[in-house]
Amino acid sequence: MQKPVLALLLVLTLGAIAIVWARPDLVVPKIALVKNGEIAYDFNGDGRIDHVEVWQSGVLMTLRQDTSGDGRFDAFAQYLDGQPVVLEYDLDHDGVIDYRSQFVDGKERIEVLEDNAFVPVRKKE
Ligand SMILES: [Ca+2]
Ligand SMILES: [Ca+2]
Repeated sequence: MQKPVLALLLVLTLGAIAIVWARPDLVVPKIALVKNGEIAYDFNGDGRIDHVEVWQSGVLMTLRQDTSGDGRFDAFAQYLDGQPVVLEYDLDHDGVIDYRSQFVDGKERIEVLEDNAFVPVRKKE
């Protein structure tokens, strides 16, 4: 007497498994969370922001970090198509950028600040 009910349940269960197996996107909607705008982090937990990402429609545009933990940003990156194109650092943490790395045609060009001017650094090849 209960056999038709069990059979129906079995069919429904197998049907549900088939749907989940064939089209998981129908059962679990994709999370439409696209990063946008500025996202700030306090990674070292000292109450001061030390990592800021700027996103546009899910694409990382720029990044800045306080690597020394003095509350001042000392590392900056600009991205194009998800790849870093310009990296700038304030290595001595005086608030002035003194190291710049640019990627031009896949080649890295490094400049350092000397006497208030950026001077190219030639890499030994
Ligand atoms: Ca911090
Ligand atoms: Ca500096």
